[in-house]
Amino acid sequence: MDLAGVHGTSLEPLPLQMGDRAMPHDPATPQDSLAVNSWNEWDPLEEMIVGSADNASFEPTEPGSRPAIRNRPETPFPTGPKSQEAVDLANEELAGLADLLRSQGVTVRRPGPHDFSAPVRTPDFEVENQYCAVCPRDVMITMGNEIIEATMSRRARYFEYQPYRKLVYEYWNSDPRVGWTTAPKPSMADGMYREEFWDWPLEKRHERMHSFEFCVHQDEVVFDAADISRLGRDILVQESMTTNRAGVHWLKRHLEPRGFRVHAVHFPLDFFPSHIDCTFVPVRPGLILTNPDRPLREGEEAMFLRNDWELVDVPEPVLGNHEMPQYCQSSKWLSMNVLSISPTKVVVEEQEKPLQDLMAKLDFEVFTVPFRNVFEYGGSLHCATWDVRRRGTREDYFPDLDYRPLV
Ligand code: ABU
Repeated sequence: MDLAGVHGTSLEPLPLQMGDRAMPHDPATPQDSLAVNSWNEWDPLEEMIVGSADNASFEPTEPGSRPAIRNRPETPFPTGPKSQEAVDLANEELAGLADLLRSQGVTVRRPGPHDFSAPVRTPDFEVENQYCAVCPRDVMITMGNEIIEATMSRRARYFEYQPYRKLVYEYWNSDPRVGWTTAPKPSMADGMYREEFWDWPLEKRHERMHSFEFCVHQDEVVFDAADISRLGRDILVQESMTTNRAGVHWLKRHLEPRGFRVHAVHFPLDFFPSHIDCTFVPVRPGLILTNPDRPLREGEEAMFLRNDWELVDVPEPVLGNHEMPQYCQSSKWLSMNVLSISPTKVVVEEQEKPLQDLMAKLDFEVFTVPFRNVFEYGGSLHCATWDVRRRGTREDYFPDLDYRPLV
């Protein structure tokens, strides 16, 4: 990874002296000039990273992932680099999203180059190639004035933070109030995974749906950033195939001393959960879009209802699961992977007319862009972005809460 040219890497004196540990900025004081500042999913957007399909490869088969061609599970999944045509089509749509955001006054940044066709070998595992930088949301999260790099859960994504490092250094060097934490890297050794998970019959998944045990065991800290949703002081973390209980605990121990409350959430009817942003999508204070196929575990809705939040089911997606692009490993619910530009402006995929109508009825100004060619890279509009700066501070949207901190 080439970090040459990153401002401040040449041991220039920093504008301010800080202690060893960058403490989060006090959210009660003005934050206009902070380089990194984002406390929720909806405040007015100022700076955004939009992913890139450059040099993308097919996700390899590994203990944490069994990719399959849609409707042709018996045909071997391709390996190695994606075709230039597939890369160009996705890049065109990503560029369209970037243009739309710029037209709304948002500064757009892009990931740096990375060779995803390169294999990865560590003392614990080997994998034949990496994946892509289309979905920064899976890897990177802004928690107020701190950037956190997730542990990740799959071998092919072990080094996926690298395309963002140059940007992180820029933010970190430009403002001493910016915190930066890389979560502990799990071994991703064979023993970290429950490989038989992939072969469980449907009845067994039904029987076990309240155990929340998926393809990753509980011994090591594991989380993808896209299992996290930010609502000011309150942070939701979905237990899933990509985030385990140790991951939730690590987030609690890291975030609670910084004034956050971290809530594990569960969706028992989602038998292959990965990433909360196609299931439970906050779009403004008091409003969450919900997935009618994936209700919240009984009892977990209480914190929302007690605090007058509305949970609104989204309409059926335009494409059924069988009609999704053949190499796409995500569900039809990419339809609800919307992106908030502000509490009144939302971006919805161009063909998702029923959802666009719902959002308009809920008083949003709705922007649309085509994004279907991005789907095979595992995400839609929210997944393909990482918000670094939104105008706003940390607020408490849940004044009536029964919260028990870990310590
Ligand atoms: N990366 C989001 C995928 C979620 C889903 O398939 O529903």
